[in-house]
Amino acid sequence: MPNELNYIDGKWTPARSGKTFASHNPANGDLIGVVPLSAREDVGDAVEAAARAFEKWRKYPAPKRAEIIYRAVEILRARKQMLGELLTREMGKVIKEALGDVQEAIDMGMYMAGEGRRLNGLVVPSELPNKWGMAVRDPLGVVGVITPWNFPIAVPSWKIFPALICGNTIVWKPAEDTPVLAIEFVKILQEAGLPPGVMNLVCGYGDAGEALVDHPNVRVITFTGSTATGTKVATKCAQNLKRVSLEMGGKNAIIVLDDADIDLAIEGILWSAFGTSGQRCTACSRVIAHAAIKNNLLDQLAARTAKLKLGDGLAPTTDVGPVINQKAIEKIDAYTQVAKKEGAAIVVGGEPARAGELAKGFFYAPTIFDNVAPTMRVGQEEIFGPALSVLRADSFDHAIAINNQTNYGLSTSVYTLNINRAFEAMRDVTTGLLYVNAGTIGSEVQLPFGGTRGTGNGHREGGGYPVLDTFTEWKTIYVDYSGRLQRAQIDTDELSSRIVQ
Ligand code: UN1
Repeated sequence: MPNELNYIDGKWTPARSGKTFASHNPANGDLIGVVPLSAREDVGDAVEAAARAFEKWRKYPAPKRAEIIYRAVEILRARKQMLGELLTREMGKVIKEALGDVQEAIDMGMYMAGEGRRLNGLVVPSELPNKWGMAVRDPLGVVGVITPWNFPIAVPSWKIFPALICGNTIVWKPAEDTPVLAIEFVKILQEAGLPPGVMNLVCGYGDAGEALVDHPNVRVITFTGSTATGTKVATKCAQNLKRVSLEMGGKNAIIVLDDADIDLAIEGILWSAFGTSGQRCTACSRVIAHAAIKNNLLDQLAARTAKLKLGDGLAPTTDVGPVINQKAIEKIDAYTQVAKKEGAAIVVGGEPARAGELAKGFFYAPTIFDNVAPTMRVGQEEIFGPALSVLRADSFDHAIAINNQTNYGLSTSVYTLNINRAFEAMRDVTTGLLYVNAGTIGSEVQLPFGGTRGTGNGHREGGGYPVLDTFTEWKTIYVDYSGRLQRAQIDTDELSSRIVQ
């Protein structure tokens, strides 16, 4: 039986209690690994190690930190196939997407290692002569990283690489559904040469995450997960004035206007709604179709959806893999019942899929709900599975209004061939990501990722230099080399009158 460990202070260690839990393949129940069931005391050990390591790591030059990240990227590249296959086995997404998950971490590592020779600050003129003014980025200390199972390599890389390049040390609590992948990721960072204590890993459930959030020596929490848990995390962090960056739910829409390329829109909808079995925070879970094309769109979409092949993500013929666990099946099915009760029509799917081999895993038939009104629960709430609601809009303005009318604000797509409409959408859509003539998924690491309203709290991650703001504190520095007392805001008047004369 594979037996894996926590990583604390540069050593692989069991939980102090000796307790463990198991990770299984959602497609067939196979055992993937047995990992430590960590408690508050283990988290405490990890935070102490990270706090000790910080004093050295923050002084290690950023370009040298970058060299370690570049080495990690090379190992990720060499192990891409192995990690991709493990990823499919531990969380279910089809192999092509699993390889994409690993590739996103490679991209992020390359991008953030480049920051090792930038980490730009500000240098600006002073209002007084012989005085220098600048602002530099200081690391904060120990960063607590809490990550989900749906992007078990990519999302952690969005947090770990930037936190490291900025000079912070880390304690990572990965999702309980994908601990073995987390262990593989940390092995790579260890092999790349991170000094002991800089990166620590504690496997466990929500109580281990809570201990990390509570710990007074953790200065930042970066969390991706549900809005309900994220809100609890933020409340606790507020009590300790701890910085917190949140990436949470979505109710993302694809708007299809009457002048759209319908074939292109259908490809985008199928990919965004049913890719990763709908388990992306960016997944399309609403189509807002203009009345003039809605029936045509829905007919074609339903026919294509019915043909999607469910199965083990390692099989080359599989279009849609399993969902993560039995609880997910129950949640998705509960929404199907809600949809029926609310008066929506089930056009395709609407039940767990149990035929043949599928009975061994957690499969739900790709589902479309029609006649969904914007205020219905299936028009408002995140389902996080292969379930898509179709809504009707009477005009462009109506479509935008429906799109903006949810408690989430992550990703929106607009399909139109009218350039003016595209620009109006760019102005009026209130989500953090907007795609024109492409689906709601597929962010790239060199641009910020994040959402408005219930999706986040204003931080951005996933790339782009704005992520550095989460992991650094601005330090403003003035150097006066005039050799006399110079008073800002006071001596400046006298000075300018002298110069003018
Ligand atoms: C997520 O679902 O948490 O844009 C992240 C995308 C991916 C990242 C998704 N690059 O869908």
